[in-house]
Amino acid sequence: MAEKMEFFQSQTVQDFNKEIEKYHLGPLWNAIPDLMHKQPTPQAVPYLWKWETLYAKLMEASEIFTPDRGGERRAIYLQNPGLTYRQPWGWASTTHTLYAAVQLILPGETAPSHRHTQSALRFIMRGEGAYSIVQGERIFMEEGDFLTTPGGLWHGHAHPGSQPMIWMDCLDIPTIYAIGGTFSESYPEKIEQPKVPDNYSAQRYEGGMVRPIADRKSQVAPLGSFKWPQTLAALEGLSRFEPDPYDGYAVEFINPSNGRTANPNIASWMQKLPAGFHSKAHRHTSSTIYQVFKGSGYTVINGIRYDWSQGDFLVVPNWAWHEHVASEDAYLFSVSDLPIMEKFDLQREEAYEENQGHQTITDEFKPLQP
Ligand code: 1HN
Repeated sequence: MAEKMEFFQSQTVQDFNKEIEKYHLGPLWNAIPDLMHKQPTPQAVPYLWKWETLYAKLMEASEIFTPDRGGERRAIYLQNPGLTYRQPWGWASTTHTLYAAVQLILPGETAPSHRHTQSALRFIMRGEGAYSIVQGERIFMEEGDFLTTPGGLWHGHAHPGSQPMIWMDCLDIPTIYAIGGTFSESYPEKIEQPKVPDNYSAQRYEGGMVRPIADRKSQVAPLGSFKWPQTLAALEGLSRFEPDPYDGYAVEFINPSNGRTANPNIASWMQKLPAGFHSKAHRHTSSTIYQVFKGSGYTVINGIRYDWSQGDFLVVPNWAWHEHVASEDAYLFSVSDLPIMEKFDLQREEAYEENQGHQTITDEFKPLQP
């Protein structure tokens, strides 16, 4: 070992390493420890954004920025503090694969229609009355609704209602940038006009777990929005039985024409953690962004306690040990890159075996407040 170290540090080797650099060549013998790890070494860090901060900053943004003036969406993204070094594309990165943001639209405002290769989804946190128009379908949004907008679909938003609306956006921006797949274009008009009846896809699926026969042939997004009352009913049915040891009572939004995730690249779940529930700890190769829709509790990530309550966002990076505890009934909406990991056949999971599956808490995260 010592002999090996001595060899790598020898003048001959060091000179050679330096010499080939000018030809844009590199010595693998130097690089390999950084390339090959026994297991993932995430650059993203666990982090928690408080609702109070997000809300205050969206309100400030509404005074200085309007979509009419800037021509864009009033969205503020969650920048993972561990990923800022990856400029330019590392910016707008909440995990290494996903981007999440909060978006505010005020009555009377329009967010112009456009389309891009990145897949998008929305989860409605506050308010009602705005619609997202996706491929000519006006989808009206209410609290707790989940909307999927897979890549390539025209989409814009407008707000004919009377109260401010705030939702969560999530896109696979970092992934699509990394693989060189970014294309986008503006719609020729400011906002697309309706081509089908309002809430068309939700009306076609009013019955829940049955599909119109035309949808036996797989469609990109046969159902554009999933209404909160139906999601809640699903969780209530599920919670008559034993919870999942890691995730409590959790359902996944799916594409009803093919049974796969509603958004092809991003898995979206809604989970209920009943008051007093304490999950076991585990880790997996997929990374997750949680939005606390209702309730409060805490998550222990790699031994650090993150206390959360309604409106907060939490990141659990890939391969990080985590367990959840609910102080009161909690509903967590979450997004993850599980479908991306599955496409590469890299989904792996490991249970935390020590201490009956519970981590020892070594510290508490102190969130930044406005
Ligand atoms: C986008 O299209 C929306 O449609 C929100 O509301 C956030 C971030 C980056 C690129 C496209 C939206 C986005 C986005």
